Amino acid sequence: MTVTKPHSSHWGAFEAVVENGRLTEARPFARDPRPGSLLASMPDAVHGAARIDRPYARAGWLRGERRGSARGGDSFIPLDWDEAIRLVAEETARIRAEHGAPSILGGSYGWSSAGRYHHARTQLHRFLGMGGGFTSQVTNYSYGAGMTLMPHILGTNEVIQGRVTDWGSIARNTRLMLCFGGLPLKNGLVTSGGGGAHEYVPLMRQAAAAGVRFVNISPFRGDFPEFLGGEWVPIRPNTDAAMMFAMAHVLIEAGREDAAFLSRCTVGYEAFRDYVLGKPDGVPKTPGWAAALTDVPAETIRRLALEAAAAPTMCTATWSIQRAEHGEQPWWALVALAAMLGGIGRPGQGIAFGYGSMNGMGTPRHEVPSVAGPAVRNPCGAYIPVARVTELLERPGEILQYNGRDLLLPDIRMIWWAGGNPFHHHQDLGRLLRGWNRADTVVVNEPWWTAVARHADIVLPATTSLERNDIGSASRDRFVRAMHQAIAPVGQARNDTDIFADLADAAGFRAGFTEQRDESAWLQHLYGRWRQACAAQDIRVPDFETFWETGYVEIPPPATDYVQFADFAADPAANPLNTPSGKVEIFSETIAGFGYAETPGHAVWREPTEFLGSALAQKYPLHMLSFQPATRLHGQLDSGRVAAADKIQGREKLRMNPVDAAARSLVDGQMIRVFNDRGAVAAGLRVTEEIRPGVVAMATGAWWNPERPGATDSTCLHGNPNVLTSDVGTSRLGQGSAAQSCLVQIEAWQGEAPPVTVHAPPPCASAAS
Ligand SMILES: Nc1nc2c(c(=O)[nH]1)N[C@H]1C(S)=C(S)[C@@H](COP(=O)(O)OP(=O)(O)OC[C@H]3O[C@@H](n4cnc5c(=O)[nH]c(N)nc54)[C@H](O)[C@@H]3O)O[C@H]1N2
Ligand SMILES: Nc1nc2c(c(=O)[nH]1)N[C@H]1C(S)=C(S)[C@@H](COP(=O)(O)OP(=O)(O)OC[C@H]3O[C@@H](n4cnc5c(=O)[nH]c(N)nc54)[C@H](O)[C@@H]3O)O[C@H]1N2
Ligand SMILES: [Mo]
Repeated sequence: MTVTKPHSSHWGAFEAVVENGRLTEARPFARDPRPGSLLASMPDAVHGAARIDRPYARAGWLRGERRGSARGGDSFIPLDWDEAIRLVAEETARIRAEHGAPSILGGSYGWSSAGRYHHARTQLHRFLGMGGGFTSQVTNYSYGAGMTLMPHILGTNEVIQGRVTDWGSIARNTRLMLCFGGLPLKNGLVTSGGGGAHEYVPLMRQAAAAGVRFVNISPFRGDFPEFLGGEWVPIRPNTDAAMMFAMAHVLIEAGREDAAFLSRCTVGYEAFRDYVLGKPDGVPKTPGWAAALTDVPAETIRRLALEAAAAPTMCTATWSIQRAEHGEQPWWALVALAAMLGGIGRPGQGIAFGYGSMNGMGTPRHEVPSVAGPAVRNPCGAYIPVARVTELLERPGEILQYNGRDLLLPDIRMIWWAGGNPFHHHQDLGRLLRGWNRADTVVVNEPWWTAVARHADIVLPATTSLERNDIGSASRDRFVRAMHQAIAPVGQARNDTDIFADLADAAGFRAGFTEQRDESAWLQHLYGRWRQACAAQDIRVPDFETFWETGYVEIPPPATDYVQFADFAADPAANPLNTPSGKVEIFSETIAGFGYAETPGHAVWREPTEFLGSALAQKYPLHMLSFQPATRLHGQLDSGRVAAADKIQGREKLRMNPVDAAARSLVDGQMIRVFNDRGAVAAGLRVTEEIRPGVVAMATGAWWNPERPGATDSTCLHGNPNVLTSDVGTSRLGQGSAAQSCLVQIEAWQGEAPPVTVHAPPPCASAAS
């Protein structure tokens, strides 16, 4: 028997086609103009061998091993659910009593799944928060440095998260669009919370048809839509700020800054100008100076600066360029450059980050909230900026400087992850595992045997969204989507919220945790709250029953273009920014006051430890970029057919320029070894002119497959780039992930390569059926 149910995912809304209790197809939502390709992997993932069939505990942990045990190589012993709940409840109570709430790391960073009620991370935070608190993680891997910086200088993170100036405004007004990092189409496959419509391709096409000229400033040509035409400026990685300063230099020399905008709407331009001219350090940031760092010809820099001054220009950068050591600087420099051009707040001009970083950026929509999950406040004040997780584990009792604050790092005894995968997302995985092993106990809720589950002491199998009812909703999307349960739980999997409800019961607060609502009552409650929030903005949406029956609600887009900062630019006194001065802070007294040498009061050029201009490039001469995968969402769906079809000999592919391949006698399609002082990974070689010489690129998301499970220095047979990336903060200001500052060397793989085994359960645990 075949049934179809409305559903949604971060990679798009769909109809779940179910035959005899199994998902056979995820059929795109009819209203999606350009559905994503990732839906094809869903049946493979949901029913695949990598599902966790039942709860497990690590054998050594059951024998009493705690702090300092080696994780990842031990066997797993099956448990029944009652036993699993009892063990976790007792251990949580013990650790809380003996070591206090901050000793539980419950930050649990990660994307979980699209439904807002069953969102695993929200549910874990609710459970740990009600139980007394935990150490949390603030900011994100996506734009952690940028989101710490922007409130200081623009007074908002909307310039990263949206709403940003619409594509329609760009089509109608922009003549030149400078795209640092490109406009990766693959990133538009995804919307956090689930997208009903992928409109970015038609919107970009409309801008191209209207005659907007695009410039792709990136080491990689492949992350720029061919249909936009345009110019490719193959810059060296991590040198964008240098190019921006040189463009500023050209504008100053030519007298092309918008002096009226600078004086009316900004503060601190003089200090920035002096720096660009080289007054404080004797180094004028000329196009010639920048050419040596960026490998972009001085003439190109000069021409682009003058073209930008002569035409309505939109400046944009991907989120990726701030995911580098000193990643705050190119973003701040771009704000300064956009301010010099004077277009901030004018239709189709100014600045925004991430037009190519996620679906929905620049898509017209009303400013309504998305349906929110059942969050509670963490009563314990301890937190870290998310990407400092290894430092947290390594340096208990010490201070971490962040954004003007001194954070005391707690002694972490328990690590709990639900809905995220640090062995996907974090840098320098060998070092992470050494820190990880310091914990007494690691609990992981996961549907799949991902690397984080394999490195747990207690594994709690979670349902996927298809096994429960939920509501998909994203702030960047105009559809809210009903997610009907389509199949029964696979194996013994349970919903995260039901797992936590049982744990809350053991701790004596079940009623507080559930508020005595079942799933259906929760969905009606959360929808009802959202409906009220819409009504407060004069937007009428149907009642819950109608919504659930129809499968979706659409909030039609507004008729007029949205132009970010328009009110401010029109009258900065009446509509100040939320900065100390009320204006764009080209110089920030606040940031200067933090006293961090690497981040003075205005944007500066700072060399990353690892880039093509650093001493280490003698030993490791290739800059490795690790960007978002086109064939999956991070590690999610890696076990599906779309990701599998893109691998080379079953390994993640690495792109390399023909010049670099020839220099190493390497050929397309062969297996290679990518290495540096932090480790080595196997990969499949793709030789292509799309990437500039000296730079190689690999997508993230191939599941970590150490050759010797449990070792912290083992080669990854599958091609997880985070074995190689360096784990430093962007700076003390932002403390973001600096994954894009990474040097490597590459050679042919010698001998027979052991197979990738990570999509099957670990040897000692049986597979789900
Ligand atoms: N080198 C390098 N590293 C990077 C990046 C990079 O550019 N380069 N990018 C970074 C960025 S921007 C991000 S956002 C991170 C992403 O990092 P993550 O968000 O941690 O990656 P995901 O693979 O999406 O992890 C989500 C996990 O939740 C699980 N899950 C899904 N649904 C459920 C559920 O209902 N319940 C439970 N309990 N679990 C569920 C999935 O199986 C998956 O393992 O990676 C970062 N890491
Ligand atoms: N299909 C798919 N889409 C996704 C995701 C996914 O996993 N899969 N993840 C989503 C998430 S969580 C996020 S945060 C966004 C991330 O969005 P981004 O961070 O913007 O995307 P990336 O793919 O990491 O990088 C984009 C481009 O930046 C270039 N780049 C890297 N370093 C530099 C540099 O120093 N200078 C310049 N000029 N260019 C550089 C890379 O070559 C790459 O082509 O993507 C989202 N979209
Ligand atoms: Mo992200």
